[in-house]
Amino acid sequence: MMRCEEQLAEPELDKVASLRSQLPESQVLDRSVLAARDPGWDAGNLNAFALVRPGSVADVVELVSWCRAQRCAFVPQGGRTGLVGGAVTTPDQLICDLGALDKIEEIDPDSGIAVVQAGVTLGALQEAAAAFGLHPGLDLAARGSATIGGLIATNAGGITAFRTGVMRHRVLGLEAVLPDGRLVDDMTRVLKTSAGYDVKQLLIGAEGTLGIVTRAVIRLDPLPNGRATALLGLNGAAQALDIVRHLRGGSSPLLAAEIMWSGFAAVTCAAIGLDPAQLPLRSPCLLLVELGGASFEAARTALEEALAALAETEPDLDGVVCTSMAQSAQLWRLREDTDVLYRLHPQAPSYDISLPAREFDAYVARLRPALKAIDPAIEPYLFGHLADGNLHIVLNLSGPLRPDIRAAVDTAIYGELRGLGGSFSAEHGIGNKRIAALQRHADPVKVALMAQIKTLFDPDNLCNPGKIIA
Ligand code: FAD
Ligand code: S2G
Ligand code: ZN
Repeated sequence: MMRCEEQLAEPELDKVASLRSQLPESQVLDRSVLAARDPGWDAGNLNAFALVRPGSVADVVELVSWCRAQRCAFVPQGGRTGLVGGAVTTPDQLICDLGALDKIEEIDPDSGIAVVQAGVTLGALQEAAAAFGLHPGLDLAARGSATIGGLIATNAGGITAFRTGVMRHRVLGLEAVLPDGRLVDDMTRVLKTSAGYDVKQLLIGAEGTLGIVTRAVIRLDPLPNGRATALLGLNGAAQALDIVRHLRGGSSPLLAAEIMWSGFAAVTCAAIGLDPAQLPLRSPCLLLVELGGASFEAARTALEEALAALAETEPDLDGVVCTSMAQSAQLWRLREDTDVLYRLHPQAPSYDISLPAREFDAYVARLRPALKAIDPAIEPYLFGHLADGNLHIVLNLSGPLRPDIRAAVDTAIYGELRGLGGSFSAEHGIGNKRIAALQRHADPVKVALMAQIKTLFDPDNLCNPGKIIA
């Protein structure tokens, strides 16, 4: 078995030596170390010739300058939970891992803001903010690993977006190292600033192709003291929307409204060992809802009262209201343990679309036969964030698909979205997996402008090349 260094081309070996001459040994990991590391969600994340973990913003500036001098492409990485290949690397590239920039510099409860470094995980920020009775207005299943820098880069959405917006609505200030090595400091801590072009909004959702996010000011909202969860069995998304509308009209804040079709729930239920007899799996759809309140008991009472009122108009309403936070956590696993799909179907083709939620039933009713016409074996797993119209589709096939099959599936899934006012990419981004979809389904003038912006920011195309823009 050849040692990893021997697999490195001469120039890459020289680059590792050069990095090691300038940086502390502990900050530079070469391929022999990377090969033994968990690459995260995408197996291709750690294919680079080396990974550098800068210990400060100044180190990031210095590293980008080094990359420019060496004409070495670099890829920023945070938690490596990205789902569209935005962080994947090739052997000629360097990883800039922001994980060591993990300080929550300040939480100011009066202003309702947190000043954080890019490598802080969402879970760490949620925990620190909760100590002040606050939350960052973002939540998603990868909270334990996804970092603030990555969440900003992908303009992440998640569970609470219908109420608190997506990442671009949560960022009040931003600091980043541009591909030319300049540091842009736009770390405003206020809601209102209308001071020319909003450069930070270009960096949000740029997936590391326009610069490396190093710090941010994140807006915080009050956190309800208690929350109560229920899982309801329904006949479809329209009925689920009726329930969401009813709950949103109540006095307690609706915190979550996650939909799952029964095919998805049956698989995750089996994987986590829940008793299917305890769940409304006979229904075509399941809706996981969560209400906030002054305490768990208050939230649970409000939820039970709201559902009792609903039962008058929805007599066939079937479901369970959690009697403990432990039971709630189990139901959340039913929705969040999506990795079981990829264990069953390695590299399963997955889609992340958005459309008006009232269109879900009709869209799914057309989608199922359209997919079966391509391959009778296709039974899509369907789940998502109902209240903001974000539908996740994972095929029960192991990928990658044959190109002709892939094209037919893309057409079946994406074809009508623009006409419905939806999006072919709702919250995960483009990465290197959705470039063809961007070119086919986005406005051509918009795509041309993106390429011009990329050239303006990164004329040498060293900053995460090959992502978003081919
Ligand atoms: P990485 O995977 O490390 O990188 C992702 C992209 O951001 C890459 O293009 C990378 O180059 C870039 N990047 C990373 N750090 C920086 C930085 N500091 N500066 C510039 N660019 C940077 N996403 C949602 O939106 N909603 C969900 O509900 C959701 N659920 C998920 C559930 C699971 C189980 C998993 C595994 C993922 C889920 N995701 C979801 C996707 C993922 O968590 C998000 O895309 C997240 O934003 C990625 O953050 P990260 O730190 O892991 O970034
Ligand atoms: C979710 C991530 C899982 C997936 O669960 O909300 O954003 O595979 C998704 O799409
Ligand atoms: Zn999601």
